[in-house]
Amino acid sequence: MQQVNWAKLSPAEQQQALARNPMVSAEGLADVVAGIIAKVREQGDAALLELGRQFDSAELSALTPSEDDWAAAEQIPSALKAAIEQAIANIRSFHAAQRLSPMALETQPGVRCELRVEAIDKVGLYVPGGSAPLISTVLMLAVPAQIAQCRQVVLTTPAPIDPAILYAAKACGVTQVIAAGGAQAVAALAYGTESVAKVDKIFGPGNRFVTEAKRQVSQDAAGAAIDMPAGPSEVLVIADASANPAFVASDLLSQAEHGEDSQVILVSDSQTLIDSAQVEIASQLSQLPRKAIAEQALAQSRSILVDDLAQAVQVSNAYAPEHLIIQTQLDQSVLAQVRAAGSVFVGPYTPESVGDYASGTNHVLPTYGFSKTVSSLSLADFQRRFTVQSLSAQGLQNLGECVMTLADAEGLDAHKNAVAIRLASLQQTVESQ
Ligand code: HSO
Ligand code: ZN
Repeated sequence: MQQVNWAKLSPAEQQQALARNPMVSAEGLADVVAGIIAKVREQGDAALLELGRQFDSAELSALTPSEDDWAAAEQIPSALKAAIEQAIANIRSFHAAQRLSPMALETQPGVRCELRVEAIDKVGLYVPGGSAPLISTVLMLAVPAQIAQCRQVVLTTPAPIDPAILYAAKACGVTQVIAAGGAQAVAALAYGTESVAKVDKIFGPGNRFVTEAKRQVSQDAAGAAIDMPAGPSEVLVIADASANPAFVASDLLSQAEHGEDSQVILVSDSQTLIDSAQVEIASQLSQLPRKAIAEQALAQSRSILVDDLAQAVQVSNAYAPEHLIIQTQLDQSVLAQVRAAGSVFVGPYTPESVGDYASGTNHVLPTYGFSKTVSSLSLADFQRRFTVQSLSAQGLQNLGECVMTLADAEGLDAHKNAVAIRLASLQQTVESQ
């Protein structure tokens, strides 16, 4: 980890200290992905099978799990089943509590306005494969979809599918599981194939092929909407002299082990804490099976010495981390100053891992500074809101003049007329009585 002293940096150097790796995509990525999408649109399932063979070395004869696969899912260890169930219960409680109660009111006499909420009909959930089977990502995506009552929930994940992924999918009401990954899976969700139902919106993290494919299909009206822009995972820890350096190091490492491009930042007003955290990182790192990955991530990460905790929060707000961990003597006052973070973990007994798996909050979060404007995944992302209005005759008489004046000012006579014609008809009814 590189070390910097915030107060000694020029504004340009401060910006540099908070810079993320540029999201440069490999040369030609957009073209490669466009080619994959076109192939899936033309050849459907055959393209998924062929590309699966090519990229995931998956020798598949079918895209859907077999009876045997589902049977194997039931055989996972009972402790793992219980952990999945406990995580589901917490995620379910937290997301069910996000349901909006129906809202209706009279803005003025006879003018009734409503806000209604409906589920997005068909959703696609992308769960990455690779070195870690992200069981927790199944829960984070499928539980809110289930609570929102989406009618069709299609989950795609690269083959071979871990039995625990299937167990989790079943436990959260996923309606279809497809063994496909990468850009081809996103294309299948966006446009449909013989086996894959076309969906309205695609959720979930993925590598740069998946991210680029999501970007491309979201720009096509015939494609699908997407959840949020995605970049590499990141954490920022604010710790003072009271923090336990072993705890701090374990949090930094838990994020660093995700990928070589993960970014971890330690911000502290105590040089002693920074030094002791470094020592702890070195000793904990040596025990990790994913040491090589974490080491690479740490090489691009930094610790920042600040004057005080107020400055620490300023640094954090400027960076707008995906995850923010606060381990200080003044946790609540630090929290009160937080302006931008995907999810915040407060106090010595709240490692990021709890939110990654099971506290109940969602782990699909805005990265790359997007937490300044984008929210963490929530029930609302699986729903759409629409408004309803209905006016009584009296209501139109009360509001008509206002609308006609505004229509007049905009020079839109047909708008004005749509009111005037009704007011005249009401007038006639009154006169004929
Ligand atoms: N930290 C990851 C989520 C995750 N961690 C899944 C473990 N499994 C997302 O930011
Ligand atoms: Zn994680």
